[in-house]
Amino acid sequence: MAGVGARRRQRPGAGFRPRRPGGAGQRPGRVPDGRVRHGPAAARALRLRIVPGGRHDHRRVRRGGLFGRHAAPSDRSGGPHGGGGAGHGRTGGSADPAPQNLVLALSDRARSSVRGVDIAPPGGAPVVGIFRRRPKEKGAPSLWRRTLGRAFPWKGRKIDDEALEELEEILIESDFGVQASMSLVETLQGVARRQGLTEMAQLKDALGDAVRDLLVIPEADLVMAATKPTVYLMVGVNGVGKTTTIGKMARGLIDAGMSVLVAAGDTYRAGAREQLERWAQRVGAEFVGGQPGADPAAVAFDALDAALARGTDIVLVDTAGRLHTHKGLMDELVKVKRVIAKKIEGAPHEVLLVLDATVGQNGIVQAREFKAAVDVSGIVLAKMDSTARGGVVVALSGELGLPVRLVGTGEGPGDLGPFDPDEFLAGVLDSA
Ligand SMILES: Nc1nc2c(ncn2[C@@H]2O[C@H](COP(=O)(O)OP(=O)(O)O)[C@@H](O)[C@H]2O)c(=O)[nH]1
Ligand SMILES: [Mg+2]
Repeated sequence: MAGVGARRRQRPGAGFRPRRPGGAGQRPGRVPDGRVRHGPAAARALRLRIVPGGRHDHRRVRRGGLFGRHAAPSDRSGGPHGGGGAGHGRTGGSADPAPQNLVLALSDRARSSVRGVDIAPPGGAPVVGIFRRRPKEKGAPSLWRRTLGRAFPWKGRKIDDEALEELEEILIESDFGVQASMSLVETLQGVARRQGLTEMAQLKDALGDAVRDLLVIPEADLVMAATKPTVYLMVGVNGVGKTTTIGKMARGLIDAGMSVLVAAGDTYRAGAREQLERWAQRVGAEFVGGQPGADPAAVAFDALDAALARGTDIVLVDTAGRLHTHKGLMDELVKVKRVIAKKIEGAPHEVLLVLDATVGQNGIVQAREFKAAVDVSGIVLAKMDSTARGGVVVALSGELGLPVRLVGTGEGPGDLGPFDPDEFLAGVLDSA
């Protein structure tokens, strides 16, 4: 395939910065200083472990058993931060299934706050960044295989232009992006040449390594402030899953014993406020909303006021979906962020861009624009249950240096988990 050979000879753009995942040199189990010293029972119950150096190595986490089953708190209404505003009390009796697995991780910043400041939520156990992981069903086909309906036949394939082209095609179809796909295949060609390999199957590990090099592994699932409240600002275009993600996040945090206030900063879309309010009632979060057409920055301001007065642990600020191309609305988002920063030093502690995983490469365009406007700190990739196109994770990491922090896998309150690079790679290698 001369055409492909020619394409492959073009070097991918310089925008690609291979990144090494964190945790290199750290060994499983070697966390001498890693346990939070708030009592062994609490640490065991929450399976909380702090990684030295602030890097959160997901592989170790998995081996270390942090994804184990976790009983739902029996009384969600208890705790000093419960209560809240009139009509916005917790609804501990929610019928939704409680998360079974919790992941807890701390960044450097959060770690120092654990040491220096008591961030224990109601009940006394230290908690940061909590979202369940759903164990992969045994024998379930990978996302790629399900959606693309094919997998790369590694076995018995000789390394030649045709095989490499097919691999490149699958990567592109999986939304790795043309640049990354070409770069990966080129890397494999180099490995094959240097090591004198002839079978495609011999390149599987090399592909895994090359993809891992492109991934940005976040230091932690989420950053938590040393003093309350911690504020997360959710941004993204219309319909990607911002409000739903907020509901899920609130559920995970509340189940870990934190108090959560959600702010209905989407004052544009009819029903947006009610949608968030329903989620708040469903998961037991406090709620602050404004009148239709109200200034979203004012809603955020009021929400922070309420959170400060009530001693709320976490504030999740919803925003109206906006086309990344619409300057006026982007300016408004910048204003919301500025007002939050003015009200609470260091806030928002995360600006999370929610992307719809099904839109593939268009997500990159959105991420670029939102990053430029409000300095996005991480991505939530929603609707991963509906697509095989998770390759956009690689493109986001490689082109924009943005880590995928959380992955949405459904419409229910428990359908949110951290991005697991190992699982992702397993999917790539299974099908690619
Ligand atoms: N399948 C699936 N649907 C989702 C997920 N997240 C959100 N949705 C759905 O996507 C639609 C838009 O979500 P919404 O939160 O209102 O998006 P927003 O406009 O960004 O706030 C709703 O029907 C949600 O139920 C997800 O992870 N998986
Ligand atoms: Mg919304």
